[in-house]
Amino acid sequence: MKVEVQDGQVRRIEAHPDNRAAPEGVCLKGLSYVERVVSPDRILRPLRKLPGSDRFEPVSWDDALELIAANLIRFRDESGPRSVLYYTASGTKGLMNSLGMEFWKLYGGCTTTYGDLCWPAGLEATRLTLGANIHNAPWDLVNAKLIVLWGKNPAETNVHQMPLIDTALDRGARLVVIDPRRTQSSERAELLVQPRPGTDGALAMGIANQLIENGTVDHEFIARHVHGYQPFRTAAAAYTPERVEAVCDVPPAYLGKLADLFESVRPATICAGFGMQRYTNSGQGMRALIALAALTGNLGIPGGGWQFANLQSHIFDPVRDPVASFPPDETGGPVRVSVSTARLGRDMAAQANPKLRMAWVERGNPIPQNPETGKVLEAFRALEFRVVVDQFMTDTAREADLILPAKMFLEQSDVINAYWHPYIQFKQKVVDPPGEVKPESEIYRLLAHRVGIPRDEIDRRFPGASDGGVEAWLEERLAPFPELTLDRLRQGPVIAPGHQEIAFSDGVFPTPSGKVELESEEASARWEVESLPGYTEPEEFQDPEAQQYPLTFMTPNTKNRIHSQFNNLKMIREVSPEPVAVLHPLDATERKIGDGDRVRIYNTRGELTVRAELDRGMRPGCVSVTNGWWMSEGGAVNLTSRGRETDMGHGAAFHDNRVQVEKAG
Ligand SMILES: Nc1nc2c(c(=O)[nH]1)N[C@H]1C(S)=C(S)[C@@H](COP(=O)(O)OP(=O)(O)OC[C@H]3O[C@@H](n4cnc5c(=O)[nH]c(N)nc54)[C@H](O)[C@@H]3O)O[C@H]1N2
Ligand SMILES: Nc1nc2c(c(=O)[nH]1)N[C@H]1C(S)=C(S)[C@@H](COP(=O)(O)OP(=O)(O)OC[C@H]3O[C@@H](n4cnc5c(=O)[nH]c(N)nc54)[C@H](O)[C@@H]3O)O[C@H]1N2
Ligand SMILES: [Mo]
Repeated sequence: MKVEVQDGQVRRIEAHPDNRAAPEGVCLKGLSYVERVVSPDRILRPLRKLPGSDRFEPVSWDDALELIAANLIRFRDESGPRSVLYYTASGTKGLMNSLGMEFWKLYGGCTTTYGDLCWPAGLEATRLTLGANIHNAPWDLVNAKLIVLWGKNPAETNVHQMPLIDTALDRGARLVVIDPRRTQSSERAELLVQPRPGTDGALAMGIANQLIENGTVDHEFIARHVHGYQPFRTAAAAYTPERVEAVCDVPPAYLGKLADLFESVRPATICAGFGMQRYTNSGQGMRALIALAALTGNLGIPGGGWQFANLQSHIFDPVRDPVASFPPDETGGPVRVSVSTARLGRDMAAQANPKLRMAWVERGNPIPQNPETGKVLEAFRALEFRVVVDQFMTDTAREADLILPAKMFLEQSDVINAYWHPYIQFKQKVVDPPGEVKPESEIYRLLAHRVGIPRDEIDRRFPGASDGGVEAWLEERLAPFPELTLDRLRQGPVIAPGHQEIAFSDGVFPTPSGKVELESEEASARWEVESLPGYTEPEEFQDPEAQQYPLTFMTPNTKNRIHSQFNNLKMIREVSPEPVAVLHPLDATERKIGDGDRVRIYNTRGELTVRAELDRGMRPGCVSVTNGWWMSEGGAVNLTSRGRETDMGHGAAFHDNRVQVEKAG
């Protein structure tokens, strides 16, 4: 971005011309920082909850840090450091974020979470099949002749991809969208397939079966690069058009069209989204989707490929293994990884030896965003002490005993990477933090010395408080990469060293067999799934008790927010004033619900009441509310979801969620 500052205030935010992935400008959220930084709702001082009340009063930094330190020392003495939970999620990212864990290690350890809310089933499916989570550079998409947006809605979640798709279409490419909802991304599609949610694995196996039966797979690519083709072939044979229709509710004619396109149009790029890998069967399903790219020889070529996550700029990770998750550990080590992010509430409550007594939350809003909000709330309320570091009074901040004001990304320098484009970027500090706001690096420094960490340890690991101190710390992290100096990065984005413009163009697939693994022994050894991809019914859909809840609850993203952020801003509220539930008119009529009526969405876990919006583009049998609304705004969708892991990667199976909808009384 180019950020214009006048009199210490952010005035204008524009695209940086050197970033080839995002040439057309900054999205609404980016632009809204002009307001966000100076929002009157921003928390500018430490706040302490008044005992026995929901109200907060300002406290000085000294008092706040003394109170935290006293609790930290007491819990460590009485119960050991693992009685403290350190929870972070997907707020602002950058190299500086590693400092939090540095602090907790010096404190003596802590308990932390494993798994991730976002993408691990797809990451793991891709790693098992292709060996690495990389894909072609974003701008290569203009070379595709067939683009399949499979469970991805870039018009809202990856707006910078849309101009690339448009260019490809202008040059004659064809577009297919596979999504139970008719999204804005499908406006120029020639085919929209709306499968029953959670059944994509069966659809992909069905397409594979057609290609194999028609003899139109890429035999040469398979012979050179594919492991397990014969057993895969046998497995795919079970996915006849009749079975696909029964499972996915996709008519054989549509299956035929999909197979036809994969056979006749090359190169093809499958752009897969994250939404569809949040079911209990998704890892196995995603493996089936990736198989299509291999069977048709669409890997390692311009315009072709499997696009899920492009981690080519993740060069700083201590381990390049993209599985952002650890198995639960019972052994040594200062950090105990025993709470599943997907089951946050249940696992927090269940932890024993030591029981959790305190939580520190930073860069996340777990109460509305993690599955099973009711359980998460219960677990937080059962603790003795809660610290939340945030910019605003989120649902999670409201539960805190002490809130520390957090910086915004324009207020401290950092180096960042991405998960779609391949750039490393220097995010320069452009304004001072307002009020009494302190960046986390500074909060940890001040706290470290109060919990007895020796001064020289602190100085060795944490940057000094000054901007120069931060830059020197960043330079040290960049030292292994001669092409990445702050001076160079100050001029603009730099492509990550080792970048492959066309992923896998060298024919190297870093799997155990060195080939694309349609059959994966590692998959079954690690995750106790079949070594071949395939379809099983999502857990909740099999559950007899869930049968009284006939609708699948979809909770996608919206272009107006990043998850639970931004909706408190005036400029966002103008376009997005309240949560709405989108229903097909058939489902609405059956329930005597009219457009604009207030409806109750519920199951045994919880409920929310929002306004209905009827839309023929929604698949019947589904209802959708975008995720991210706060409880205090009446739209917290995870009140109804269940804390449950995906079949691989320790992801969160939010979308295995059935509900009923009725007109609110
Ligand atoms: N039902 C359902 N639930 C979902 C999803 C879904 O599709 N359906 N999507 C899931 C996905 S993919 C994700 S990624 C998660 C996102 O959920 P979270 O990871 O919890 O992310 P956000 O909702 O963006 O909240 C981030 C918080 O960090 C704060 N913050 C931002 N920058 C900083 C900083 O520098 N320092 C500190 N201390 N705080 C900061 C923001 O103010 C905000 O309150 O939600 C998940 N939840
Ligand atoms: N504006 C904006 N952009 C964002 C975010 C944001 O909050 N706001 N969040 C960022 C993050 S952290 C993430 S993880 C990504 C997510 O990016 P996406 O994956 O594009 O987002 P989702 O809306 O979760 O899911 C995409 C589509 O999957 C569909 N879907 C759900 N279930 C199924 C299914 O079973 N099968 C099929 N075929 N489709 C299904 C949904 O209807 C939805 O339209 O977006 C990123 N970009
Ligand atoms: Mo995400």
